[in-house]
Amino acid sequence: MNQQGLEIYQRTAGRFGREFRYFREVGSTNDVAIAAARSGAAEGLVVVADRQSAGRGRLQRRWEAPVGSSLLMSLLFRPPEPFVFFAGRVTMLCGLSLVAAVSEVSGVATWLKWPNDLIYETADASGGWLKLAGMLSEVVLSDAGQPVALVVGLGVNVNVAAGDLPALAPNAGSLSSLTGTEVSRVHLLDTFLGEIESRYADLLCGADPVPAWRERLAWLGRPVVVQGADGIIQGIAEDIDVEGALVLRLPDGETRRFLVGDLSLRPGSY
Ligand code: BT5
Repeated sequence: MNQQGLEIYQRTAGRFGREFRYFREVGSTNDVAIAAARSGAAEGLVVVADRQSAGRGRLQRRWEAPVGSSLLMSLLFRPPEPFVFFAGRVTMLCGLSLVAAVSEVSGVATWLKWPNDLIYETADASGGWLKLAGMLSEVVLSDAGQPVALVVGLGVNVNVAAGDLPALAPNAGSLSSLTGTEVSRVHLLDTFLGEIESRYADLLCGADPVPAWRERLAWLGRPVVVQGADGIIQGIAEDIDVEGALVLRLPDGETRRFLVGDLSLRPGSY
């Protein structure tokens, strides 16, 4: 592993990152990986960019990152059948791999916020949470409408100066602002891919990432607010189920499960 720029990163063993495409600038690394998947690229392709002109989150939201500050990457998976089952678990293990890699490289303890954020708790008295990274999983369909691949995109705020964070999002945080030092994106990438490598192999051998994912989820057992398709719903974040859906205990004692939505601690806040 080298400690220089991402452009000359190379991984010589394993499934992930041996096929590596670096872009100084691109629209979205997810789009590159999706196009590659459609053209037959093998599982393990990693696409990385120093700048995205059309980086995106879920629901047409934007993902912003100052040039060269972040890890903007997409991984191509070709999960076995049943596809939906494995796709959900791949997204979970990407989150767990990021938690592990961030901890190893910077010593920072992070948590996963259902369904797709990496967050940390601020040390000040405000008790706030900041978003360090976001994940976007997209299924690639064949012309016949069959799922043929899964692309998982991750945007990690690595060396974003504290003063630049508010322009990204009100709740954005970065590794460098938290640790007070620059963090090597190459080291983080390499550590992350090592984690993916072993966790994905375990998954294919029958290991279930759900218990570890549940352990690392923020806010379970706490009063929360879920913004779903039909409005804002308050309750207690009771659990996640085997499909990764959030189980909310409503004030009337009933439960409701959400497969998608935005979770926060208070209405109108992060
Ligand atoms: C996400 O969506 O958090 C998924 C983000 C995935 C980005 C990666 S970058 C590499 C790959 N290529 C892509 O085009 N995308 C992936 P969501 O949960 O919808 O959150 C989006 C919201 O996060 C935005 O509406 C902003 O409020 C906020 N946001 C944007 N940029 C941010 C940043 N750098 N840090 C923290 N929050 C940000």
